[in-house]
Amino acid sequence: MDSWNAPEIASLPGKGEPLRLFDTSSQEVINPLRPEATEATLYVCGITPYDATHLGHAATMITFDLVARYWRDQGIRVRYAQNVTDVDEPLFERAERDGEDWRVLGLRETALYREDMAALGIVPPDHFVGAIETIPEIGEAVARLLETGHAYRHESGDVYYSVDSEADFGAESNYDHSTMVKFFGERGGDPDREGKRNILDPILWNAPKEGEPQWESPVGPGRPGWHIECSLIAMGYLSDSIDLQGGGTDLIFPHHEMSASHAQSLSGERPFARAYVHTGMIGLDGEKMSKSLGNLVFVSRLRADGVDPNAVRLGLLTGHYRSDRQWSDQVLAEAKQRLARWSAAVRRDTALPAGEMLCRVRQHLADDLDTPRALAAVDAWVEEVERDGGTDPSAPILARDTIAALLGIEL
Ligand code: 5CA
Ligand code: ZN
Repeated sequence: MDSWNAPEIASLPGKGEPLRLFDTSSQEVINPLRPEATEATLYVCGITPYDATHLGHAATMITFDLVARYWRDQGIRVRYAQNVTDVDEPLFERAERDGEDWRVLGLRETALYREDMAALGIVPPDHFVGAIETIPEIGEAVARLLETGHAYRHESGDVYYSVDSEADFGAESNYDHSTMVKFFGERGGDPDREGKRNILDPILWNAPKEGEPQWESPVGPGRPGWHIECSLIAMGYLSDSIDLQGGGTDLIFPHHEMSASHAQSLSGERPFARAYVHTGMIGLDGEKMSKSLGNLVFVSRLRADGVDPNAVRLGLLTGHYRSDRQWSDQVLAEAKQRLARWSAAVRRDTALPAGEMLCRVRQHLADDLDTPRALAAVDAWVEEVERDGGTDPSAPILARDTIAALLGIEL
């Protein structure tokens, strides 16, 4: 499907150290890319479009936008794919509740997401792909998994994946069994269903059900399960084995474990991703921001209220991407103030040299995207300029380009 317009990105002098990120699978900070890599493959788990984009989604997308921007700044060609889970239970339930067609709901919310992403200065993925568009490939893949003994048919007609058939099952998330069972039950799985080989086996293909859409496939009519969509989109548009799979920590298990296992069983390549990178949850009033709790701050609401999307972006960059963090009016107010000071500094005709600031911003981003310290490096330059001015006419431009290209904040 269409994505959105790409922002223009200035090129900066020199380049930083390779980017290192915390990998959930190895529990270490690593460089996901091969030494001397000139290309990177990035897959990020995108929205389920049954409601508008909230600040949690935005924070996750901004995080991987920083990754893509940093790699590009290194001269690396980034191949980026992101999915839209446009056929799944939450869409049917919301559409039913509101008396509308689930497809119309999905299309509308996806359109709003594109607008929000463009407003936030997020570089679009090269491949923005809906699950619906991938159904033929998913059907074929499920047939192959059945043939190779990685899947089986349940008495209901649903096709399940056999987690015991994958040697590396569990290696991505590192959770103990009871934690896996708990998250599986809470996040779309059916641990209590009779007739499964392992209680953790997830659905690959849903047999037709009353009131649900269905498509023809080599394994009979029905619709895809959730995890297989991400395996197939990543493999189809990027590669059998990718550099980075990203998403929020809510996807560590079962989603990323299952999509990695499916991909590994299909291709035989292990691991599916060289790094699994997870963003902390954005909360409001002490709770994780989630559609089911209803404690949401929507990007589109803030935009409609006239809030500068750059301030939203800057507010979300204030904390480290891996920590669970709270959004509040105060976070936004501080971001607005910071933005105003930064803007004033880069709008001067001359300033103190900004080369060292660029170096520091790169250095902190390379260190597992340490945005609090990267922002502090900009603050330090701004404070010196406020105090001492400076006579370098190229400095304000370099500072503005640094902030725009690496942090995605347009001043
Ligand atoms: N469509 C699936 C992924 S395949 C999904 O999880 N959709 S979502 O709409 O629920 O979330 C979209 C992305 O935002 C995912 O990467 C998810 O991990 C992330 N996310 C969801 N809620 C939050 C939150 N409160 N804070 C940070 N990230 C979040
Ligand atoms: Zn996904």
